[in-house]
Amino acid sequence: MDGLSKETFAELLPLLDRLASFGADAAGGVTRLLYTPSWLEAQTFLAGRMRAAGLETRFDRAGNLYGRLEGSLPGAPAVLTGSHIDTVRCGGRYDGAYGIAAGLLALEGLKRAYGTPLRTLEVVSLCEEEGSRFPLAYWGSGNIAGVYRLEEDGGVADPAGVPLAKAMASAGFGRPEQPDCRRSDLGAYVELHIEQGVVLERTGRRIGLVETIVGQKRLALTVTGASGHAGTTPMGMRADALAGVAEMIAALEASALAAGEPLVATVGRLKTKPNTPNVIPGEARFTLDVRHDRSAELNRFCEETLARFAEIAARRGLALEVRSWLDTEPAPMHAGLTGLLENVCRGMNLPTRRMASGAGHDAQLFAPLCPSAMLFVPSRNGVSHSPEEYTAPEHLAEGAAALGACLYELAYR
Ligand code: HGY
Ligand code: MN
Ligand code: MN
Ligand code: MN
Repeated sequence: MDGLSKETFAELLPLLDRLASFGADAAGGVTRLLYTPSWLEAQTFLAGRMRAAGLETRFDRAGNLYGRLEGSLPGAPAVLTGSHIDTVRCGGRYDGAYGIAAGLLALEGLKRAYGTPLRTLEVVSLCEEEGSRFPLAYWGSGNIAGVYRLEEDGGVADPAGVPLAKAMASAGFGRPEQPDCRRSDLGAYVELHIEQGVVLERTGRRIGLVETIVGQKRLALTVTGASGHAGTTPMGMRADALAGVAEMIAALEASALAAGEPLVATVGRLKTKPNTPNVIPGEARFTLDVRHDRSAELNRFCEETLARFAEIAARRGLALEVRSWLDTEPAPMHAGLTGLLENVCRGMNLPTRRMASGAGHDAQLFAPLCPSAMLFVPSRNGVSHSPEEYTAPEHLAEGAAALGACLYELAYR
């Protein structure tokens, strides 16, 4: 392969700009949540752009969007690339969208330069990965991999009380006559993504080759005490839910620091009731996100943390309720496919680094389904899930070219 022409990815930045316009928020970030109007606009725009690239497009029942370049070998397993179109609240413009945009342009460039592939090539815009709107994550890849059953698992509701099934229907999906989500015809999944960390930038490497994606546990916890008058209730007679949660969070941080890397633990969301300055909080709800690249350590840390939280609650006369809403295993990426990526990058004189991913990715849902691999490009200062998320244009173009070269090897050779 003499490489895709430079023009192949000339449209990458404008495409990312256009995608970032769907859900652009007042803080200069992007908020594009599953089944919202901005999500539907983005998917509809991408379907049109995929058709313009000469790809055959289809949505499945969950709203995953595919662009397909049919291969000439009958029945050969398909090669899939892509990422997720949803974002966190007030997120950046590259997380997810970059892998979709680069994959779309790579398929367009490969079709133009080499015509019909031997094996079918597809790019997918996965409907949801972040868990930003509903208390579940990986709704797109999870329905493809069979981790979710669309008809049964749509009962969760967003913070406004809108059930997922209702939001799905109002966006035009979830209908029995639409194509099923499950795929069993995949031969490979390759995801291009920003690193969202500082390793590549600090080590001066251009491409990250992901060896393992960390396992994650995400929990929703409710601590219940007693509301009361802030002025007339003596300190020793309170069941202050927020004070209890504050002690829990301080204990969590201390034990996570003591556990050492790669363990990370985060309380990202906290809501109190009645959330009023002169009332003792009677209820506090918070989320817990814990990650590690080894299951045993992840499980042990979570068990010890919940036991500590229960002890704090009991001592303070508080009730503690725990609900798990995400539990993914650490996922090793496919060694052969990662080796192919490494060779392709070497052939392009792109310095690489093998690494773990502290961020979760759809590739970990595809890993049990078919050989899966990921490549990263650097994130400036490691910032992501923020309007400050940024990757230099030359790094974006290099990652896209490496993806294109890898897809050529997988589908045309
Ligand atoms: O949170 C994550 O790891 C990913 O960005 N969804
Ligand atoms: Mn993300
Ligand atoms: Mn992502
Ligand atoms: Mn991800």
